[in-house]
Amino acid sequence: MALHKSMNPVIEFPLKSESIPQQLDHEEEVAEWLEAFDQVVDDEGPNKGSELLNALVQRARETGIDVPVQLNTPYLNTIPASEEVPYPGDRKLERRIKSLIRWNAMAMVHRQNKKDPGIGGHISTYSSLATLLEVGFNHFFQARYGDQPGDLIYFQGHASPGVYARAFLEGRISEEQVKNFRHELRDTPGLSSYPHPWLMSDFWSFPTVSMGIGPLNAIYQARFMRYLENRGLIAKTPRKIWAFVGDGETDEPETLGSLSLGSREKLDNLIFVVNCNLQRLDGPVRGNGKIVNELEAYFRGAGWNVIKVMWGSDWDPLFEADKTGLLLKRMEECVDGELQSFKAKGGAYIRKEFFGKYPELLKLVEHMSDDEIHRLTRGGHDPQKVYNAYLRATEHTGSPTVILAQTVKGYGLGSAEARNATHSEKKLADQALSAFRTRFDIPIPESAARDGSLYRPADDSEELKYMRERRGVLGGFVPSREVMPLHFDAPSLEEFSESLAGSKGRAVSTTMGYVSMLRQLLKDPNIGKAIVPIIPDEARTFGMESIIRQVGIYASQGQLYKPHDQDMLLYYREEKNGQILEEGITEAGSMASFTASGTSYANYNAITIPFFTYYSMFGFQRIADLAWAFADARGKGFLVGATAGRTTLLGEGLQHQDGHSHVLASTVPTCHAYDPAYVYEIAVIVQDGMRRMYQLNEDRFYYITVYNEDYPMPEMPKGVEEGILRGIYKCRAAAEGNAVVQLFGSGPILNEALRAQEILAGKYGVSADVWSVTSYNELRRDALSTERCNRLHPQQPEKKPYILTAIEGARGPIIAATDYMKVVPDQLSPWLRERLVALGTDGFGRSDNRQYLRRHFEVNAESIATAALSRLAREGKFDAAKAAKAFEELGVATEGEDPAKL
Ligand SMILES: Cc1ncc(C[n+]2csc(CCOP(=O)(O)OP(=O)(O)O)c2C)c(N)n1
Ligand SMILES: [Mg+2]
Repeated sequence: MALHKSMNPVIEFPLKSESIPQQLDHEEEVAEWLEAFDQVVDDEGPNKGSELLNALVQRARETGIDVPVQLNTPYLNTIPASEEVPYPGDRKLERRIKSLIRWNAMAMVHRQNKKDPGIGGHISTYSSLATLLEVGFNHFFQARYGDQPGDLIYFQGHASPGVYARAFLEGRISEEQVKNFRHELRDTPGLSSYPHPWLMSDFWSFPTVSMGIGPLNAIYQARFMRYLENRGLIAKTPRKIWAFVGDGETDEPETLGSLSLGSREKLDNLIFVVNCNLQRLDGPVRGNGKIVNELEAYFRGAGWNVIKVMWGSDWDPLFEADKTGLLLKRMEECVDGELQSFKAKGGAYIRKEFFGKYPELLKLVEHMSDDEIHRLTRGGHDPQKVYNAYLRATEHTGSPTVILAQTVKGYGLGSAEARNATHSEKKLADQALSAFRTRFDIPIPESAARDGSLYRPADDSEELKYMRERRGVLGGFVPSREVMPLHFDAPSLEEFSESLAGSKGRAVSTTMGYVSMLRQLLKDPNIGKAIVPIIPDEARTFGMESIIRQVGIYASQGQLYKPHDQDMLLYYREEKNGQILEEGITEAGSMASFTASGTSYANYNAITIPFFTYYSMFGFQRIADLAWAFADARGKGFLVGATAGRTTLLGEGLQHQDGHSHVLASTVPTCHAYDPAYVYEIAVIVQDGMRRMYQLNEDRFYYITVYNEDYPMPEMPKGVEEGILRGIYKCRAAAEGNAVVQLFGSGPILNEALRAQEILAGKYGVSADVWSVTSYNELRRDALSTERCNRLHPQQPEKKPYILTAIEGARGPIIAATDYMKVVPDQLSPWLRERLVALGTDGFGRSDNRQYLRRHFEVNAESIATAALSRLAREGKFDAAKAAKAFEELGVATEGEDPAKL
């Protein structure tokens, strides 16, 4: 039988019944079935038809018949013209407004590149997105719901000129700012290239331009909104999350990797709009296939509601007139590369190559001019179609919706339309500027058009009045980031007394100490509810079962089963208002939750304090770009890298042992990274972090490494708080005083330094002080900024960086040992110079126990002690022969390969 095959092999469906070819084996039977089916649909409607089909498929499956799974629908609009509601806005006026925005967006980029060649910017992304955004701005994007914040909108990053151009017309962005697009460092600060809350903190909320991060964050944002609602932390509103996504952007695993969370959690507060302009930067997204079909199957398979907006209203009469189904067949036959060519090459080409394939189709358009054929619109450029899709999406319940909107890249840019190179187009030729002006009726003189002048009509013009009125109805302007003053009293340090008291000789790990601290915080009557523990399936590894029992895991449907361990104290407790976000094995997803929680103070007027605890090796090196976006978004919270340290995490080997996350953490400007050795140090850092982030409203976040090595935790000595926070304090002075060498240790390696102190004193008569270095990163940042200040003010008295003040009077070489790479202590070498000897864990990890690992990486007490003696010998302060012998005595190999290379 000759059923029509579309481009996608999983799709098979017949044309309209009249067009079924006549060579079917059971043609009469098929015709009868189809006729009966058509009859039911005609008499009882499409729902009945769907019910019948489902019943048939069900029956076939029950009897073991292999019914193909069909995830694609015909290459048509999901909403038939007959079901559309009329457009509620003033189409003419909205078109004029949109044209002005198009013009200014283009002019902004064009002018700047003329003035400052190479400054960059994009004009073709917005040109394809304009209608999709404008219908939203005029009719859907809600700025607030009463006293509650409104919709959260993730804009396609490269379309930012269009968003600025609208704000310019709205009077929210001055002409001066527009003229300084991508000139952020001028006297009048300009506009940032892309959506960056860090740079435009009262405008943008969501950094989206690193592709894939926006859609991923949007999904978890929608879930987090439900979490806040179900926990009673925010009021329920019809608030939506809109994510505008490029079709090329869907290549990113982050974009599509978490779709199932959306359907599992029934996130009908989430709407994706994929701008299917069929192109990315270099060329077509799926030149040899159909991106819309691929995405439809993907989203539908993941349980999303899919609405395709393929063709504009001007196609409706053609479909109506086509009695054969050939028009659809022709559309199905074309791969995206052809669809792109049609737009690039114009009406005559389309007539010949598209319609010309079948005489019936040629006849269909014989009354149309080439120009009319060329202008036949793609769905995403037709406000009527887009409005209906948005309306359906906002009314849909039970799952998220994706709108797949077909558009043209570079729409309206004349010769740049639908060309492979259009993404990189930054300037238009004089002639193209004039053509643009004419096509979109921009009321400026020809000469101004050729200059790419901006144009803003008078404040009381019809256009601006309409824009303001529409935004008024929808609660105000968007995008707009507004942070309300929120009152927060951080717990005092006394409230951490349990963590400060030490473990009374009991051997515990810093992880265990951190978990008890978290348990205490969760009980706190003032802030307990605000804490959001986030875990990617490692709670048991970190000993967090008790927290599961204490506050439960968030499960939007509650617990639908009796857990098998229900009788046990620490059973697996899931609840509708559970507090823990147990994300499963997704560090990226967890980071997206961390982002939603860490920015809730801005997006929901609600402070939540995320503690994202993960396997440190699978942290920064896996989600570094998301962490960067988190910082850009002014996120706050605590990242806790557990099972830290290349030699402290025993047994697991090369792909588990983290010796570099502190290097990566140091690259994020607002990330404050600490590597504490003792539980009281963690308490001081967490207490101060809460105070600074939520009470003093500083835009910063923390990275703290915690380890699984058990040892006794001392009580906090007096007066060390400042040192802990700034990065260093003296932990144990030489018993005999007069130290001639200084030992720096961090995390559990501090114990090795302490043991080295004993070896040096006991065996070699060398006295050493031991320091706990909680943060090389903080010490370096302080030293750099002090040095900058000294450099810029040569006449003023020289200031000392904290590191030099802290170790003032301490003599001799400094042996700094860490469970991280040597470059971590080396950060201080500009100030400690040749005094500094760094011992660290450069190289690949191994599976073995701590004793062997530390010996291998040369960070054990013996290596620290010998390093001290060796350095003293070089300085002529210790006998070189004795130093050489010490290596042998202490079992430190001298002739093996460098572990950094092994
Ligand atoms: C992670 C990442 N990789 C690469 C880029 C560079 N880049 C910017 S736009 C673009 C193409 C975008 O294509 P698409 O998503 O289809 O958006 P369109 O402009 O076509 O709407 C690329 C590769 C980026 N911004 N982020
Ligand atoms: Mg694209």
